[in-house]
Amino acid sequence: MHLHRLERVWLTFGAAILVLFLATITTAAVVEGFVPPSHVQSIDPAKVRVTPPFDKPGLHRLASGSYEAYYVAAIFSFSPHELVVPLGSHVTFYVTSTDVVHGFSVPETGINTMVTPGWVTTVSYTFRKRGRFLLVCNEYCGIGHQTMADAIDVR
Ligand SMILES: [Cu+2]
Repeated sequence: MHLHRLERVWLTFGAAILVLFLATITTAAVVEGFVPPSHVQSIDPAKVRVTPPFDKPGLHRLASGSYEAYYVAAIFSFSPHELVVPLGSHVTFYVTSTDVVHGFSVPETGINTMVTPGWVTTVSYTFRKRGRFLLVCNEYCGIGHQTMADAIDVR
């Protein structure tokens, strides 16, 4: 089979990029110990509602301007339904699911992560803009997926 010189160059470039990406991912996982944000802390999905702190989902104050927010995702809503966050706060979200894979996305902020049953997903954000932010599930989770939306109110 004859390949044009430019095709060969292009294929070599594509293969080199692929090898570079795989080497980067492998190095990050094996040498640096990087894991997906959801695979750090495990939790029994059947006992989420009775496992502290997920038995009392909501905003928990750590210090001035620093909060933790515990969320439970279940078909087809988040708990809490609405979170009120003081303006300027740094919030670390801990999210888990009781049933299937969900998404946890606040489009205006860049918060966008997957929520896997059995694991606690962690993501942080500093709310520097006042307003009502839409929180949506962006992983198809069943027939009511399109209704899985709540709000984060930054005041
Ligand atoms: Cu969904």
